[in-house]
Amino acid sequence: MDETIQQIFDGVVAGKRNDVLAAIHTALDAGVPVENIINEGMIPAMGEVGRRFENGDYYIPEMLVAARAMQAGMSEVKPLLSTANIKEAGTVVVGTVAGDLHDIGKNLVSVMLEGAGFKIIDLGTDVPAEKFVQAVHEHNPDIIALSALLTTTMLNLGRVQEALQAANVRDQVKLLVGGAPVTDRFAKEIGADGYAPDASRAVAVAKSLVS
Ligand code: B12
Repeated sequence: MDETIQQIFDGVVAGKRNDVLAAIHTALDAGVPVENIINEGMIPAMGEVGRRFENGDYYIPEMLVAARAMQAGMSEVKPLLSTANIKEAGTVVVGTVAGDLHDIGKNLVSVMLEGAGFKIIDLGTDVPAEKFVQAVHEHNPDIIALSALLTTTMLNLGRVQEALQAANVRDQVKLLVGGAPVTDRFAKEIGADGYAPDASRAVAVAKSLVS
């Protein structure tokens, strides 16, 4: 692994926000592509944090500081991913489902979609199904993109689909789902239109949904 990428990885795992920012600048100055910084440094670091949590080496506070360091890093690279002059590809309402506070994956997907020309309306985390229905009335989006990180909350992906159906707006919008426990098979079972395992593939799927 590139030395600066290793420093970014280590900084996120240790939750050292300033180290992460410094290493990102060093990497960018050295010409390391921003995609490598995210895909080889930052995302694997959160995986390592998850492993440490599972092993009992990390507790919630360590996960939280790591998440903050990750978010700080993401804010730093975000402007580099957004391409300003791109033709608008469509509108996407994004949110993490009810009961779930994880937002790093959702934010990453949002940044990548924004970079690909989609207009993003972010409803945040712990979003009840009715709010997504409301957002369809309000914003008339092309896609609703839902994130769930817990095996318990992934069931709420299906509840959003049911709420859209009950409100007679299901056929007005495409439903894209994702998050660590979600699979293609599960997405099909709950009647979603699309699934992607990561942010870059989310862009490809979103584009195919609106084409
Ligand atoms: C950081 C973290 C936290 C932070 C979240 C901070 C934040 N602002 O998000 C905090 C400390 C708050 C937290 C809390 C909890 N967490 Co937590 N957390 C994590 C951790 C370490 C990393 C998640 C992450 O950010 N990954 C990095 C991002 C980039 O990856 P991602 O989210 O998977 O997203 C990618 C893809 O999934 C996909 N994607 C994501 N969303 C979407 C949406 C669409 C539309 C598409 C197409 C794709 C897509 O693209 C993304 C980019 O590539 C994971 C471990 C892990 N390995 O996932 C545990 C983990 C998810 N947490 C877990 C648990 C148990 C909890 C708690 C219940 C702990 C507790 N006892 O309180 C609470 C629940 C709080 C709640 N109600 O939500 C478990 C879940 C177990 C399970 N199977 O349900 C995990 C797996 C840890 C573990 N191994 O046990 N957590």
